Amino acid sequence: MKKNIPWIIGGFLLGVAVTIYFAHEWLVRAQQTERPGNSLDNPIDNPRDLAGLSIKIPRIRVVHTIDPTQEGGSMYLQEVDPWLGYMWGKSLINRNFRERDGVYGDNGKIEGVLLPDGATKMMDRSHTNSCGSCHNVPYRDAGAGMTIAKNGATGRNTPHMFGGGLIEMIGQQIRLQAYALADTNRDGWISKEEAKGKRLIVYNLPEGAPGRVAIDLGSFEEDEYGAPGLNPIIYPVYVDKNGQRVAYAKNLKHPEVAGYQIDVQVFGWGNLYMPFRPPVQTTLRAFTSGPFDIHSGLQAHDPTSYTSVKRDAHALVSNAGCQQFITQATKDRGGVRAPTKTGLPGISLDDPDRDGYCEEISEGDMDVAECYLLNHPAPARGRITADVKAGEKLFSQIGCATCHVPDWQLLPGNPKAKDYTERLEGDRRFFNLHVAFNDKTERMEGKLEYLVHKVKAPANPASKRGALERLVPKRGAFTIRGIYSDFKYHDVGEDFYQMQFDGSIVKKWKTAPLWGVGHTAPYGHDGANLDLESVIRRHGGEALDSRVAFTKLSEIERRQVIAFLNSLVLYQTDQLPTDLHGRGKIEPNYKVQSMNTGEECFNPEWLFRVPVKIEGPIRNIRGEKIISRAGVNIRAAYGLDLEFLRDTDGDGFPDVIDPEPLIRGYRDGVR
Ligand code: HEC
Ligand code: HEC
Ligand SMILES: [Ca+2]
Ligand SMILES: [Ca+2]
Ligand SMILES: [Ca+2]
Ligand SMILES: [Ca+2]
Repeated sequence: MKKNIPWIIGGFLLGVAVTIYFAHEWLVRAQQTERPGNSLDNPIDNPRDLAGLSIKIPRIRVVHTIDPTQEGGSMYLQEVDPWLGYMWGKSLINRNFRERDGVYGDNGKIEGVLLPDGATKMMDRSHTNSCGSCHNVPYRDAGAGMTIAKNGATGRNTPHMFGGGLIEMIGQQIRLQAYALADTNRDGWISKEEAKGKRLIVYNLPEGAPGRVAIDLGSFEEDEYGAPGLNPIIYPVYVDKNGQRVAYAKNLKHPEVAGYQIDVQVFGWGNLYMPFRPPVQTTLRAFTSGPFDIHSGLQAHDPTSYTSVKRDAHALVSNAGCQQFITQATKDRGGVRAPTKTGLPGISLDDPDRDGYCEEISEGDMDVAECYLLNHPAPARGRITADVKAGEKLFSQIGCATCHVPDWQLLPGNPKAKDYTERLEGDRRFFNLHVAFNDKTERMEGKLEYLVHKVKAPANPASKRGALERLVPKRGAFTIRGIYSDFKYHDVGEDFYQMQFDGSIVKKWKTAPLWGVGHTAPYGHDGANLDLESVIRRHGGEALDSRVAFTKLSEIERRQVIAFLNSLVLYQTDQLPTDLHGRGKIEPNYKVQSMNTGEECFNPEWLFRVPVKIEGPIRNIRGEKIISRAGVNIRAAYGLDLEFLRDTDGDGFPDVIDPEPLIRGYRDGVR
């Protein structure tokens, strides 16, 4: 009997191991968008996608770092391996989040911002598990999509986020230009005195540039409601005589209020201004944490967004270089933090939605998601025919371009400027994808242009690797061609009014940027127009003259305007034939890791520090010869063994912040 004891114990332990192993595999199978396997893996244990387009990384929270040498941290992913960071960010936008990631909570409950009746809320919560279920056209990119129940029964249509970073940067530039005009004593806020007699007039392009227009965004002075008389694109945040926020002030008449700071609401279709209602999220970072919460029940714990050093309107500047605003602080405030074995700040145990899952989205997740959206390629021009050219001219002639302003310029950054209003950020992206229709090959093609300096970073003593190279944005000037908006709210007539659930009426809308519009039907904030002609004919109010001018055009001319609008297109980024290295051609047999990947295309995986190696030619289950584009080096390519990404127990909390790195606990790293 004694002799058998080791066998009995051994057998018992084996049983436990097998149970743990299969329990784990069962959980893996529950994933949908995540398919890391290749043809050699058991498809049940390790779901595969031989097209190689699915998400290849498990859900692991990215850890926020500001030191780029901390391998696998968010600053490393931003500057040392930015394409890898881009793909981690992209995975957050495309992933179907699961129960064990903390998705949902109070499904379908009426939620969101209060409407003016003070009781009705704007929408319902926790209705889908992925940004990608709405931002879906084109698939896998940050595209446009469906109309959802929001604000009122007529709904809100999902816009695309192509070129989202350029829009964010225009907004931040307008913000600084406003301060340059009105904050005379440069103390960072606009006093009632300073506001006197001043108007906010901005220009899309620098002096002397053809196409430069003045855009009047209203008066800095108090209007009849006691608020600044600025266009609703500008959202005021009231401050006292020390420049600190007075969160409970409704307008400038409040006795404590001495002036205001501003947010610039360049995103979203349009909202009714209401005191105490936070602005539409004004940065990409905030317009990610907000949707994660309302659509998917995932609350971000983002100190970047809730830390305000001066207790004014400003939170911190993100890693990607964008000023954040306290009006958009995330719900999870990290009141109680879990211990860590590394001394790093632990995860937040606050669990604002009380579903038992903690720190559902981390600050590092926000960093990489922001970087992805900041750098997301912009829309492009499709085939430019004679009709398209004629339509483009007509578009200007009949007055469409007075609101749909074609071009904007981002002024160069100069972080050293003494005057804070001149401390412009410049173009903070790390690359630009130039996309155009090639008449010879008759298709859309891309050319990749880097916007970075290469800077040597000191080697991390903890790492076996040598000195690292950082790719740091040059923050130069950039001219944005063909965005078609003045970023101003207009009353475009009753046919566009939206009656909200509570009976209040939204009358003013931000001029919809028309880039990509050829591919984003249905149209209007409510998606009520299924084609372009009908949304144009719907224009009235401030756009009445140009609508009338449009209807007076001949049939042929109207078709030309439509042809022009249809030439403003989106495209599937990862399929786009692209010259990745400025060689002046697109390689038909592009080799990566000695494998022939086919035609050179915009696949960020080819540009990682450790590029993905594809499996290549194999025979599939039916004996057909196929090229498997599944990866065979996923752990190395996607950095899964880097210090800050390694998640030994596979519970989504990386070892460095996991309170128990060897005990799997999807809720808080332990349970
Ligand atoms: C249920 C559908 C849905 C989901 C899911 C969704 N969105 Fe949206 N998104 C919308 C709609 C609708 C709007 C327009 C809202 C408005 O203006 O009223 C929008 C607007 C945006 C905008 C502003 C774009 C612009 O240029 O105006 C951004 C950025 C954005 N969403 C990001 C996200 C992110 C990031 C996620 C995932 C965390 C996400 N969205 C999930 C429907 C969705
Ligand atoms: C007074 C400013 C103004 C003028 C002039 C104007 N528009 Fe618009 N346009 C808007 C606004 C504001 C919206 C957004 C409406 C909404 O949110 O429902 C819009 C929406 C659109 C859309 C729908 C975009 C989408 O993504 O759904 C198209 C297309 C469009 N305009 C084309 C035109 C054309 C063509 C002309 C000239 C005949 C024109 N516009 C003139 C302000 C203007
Ligand atoms: Ca949740
Ligand atoms: Ca939770
Ligand atoms: Ca872990
Ligand atoms: Ca753990």
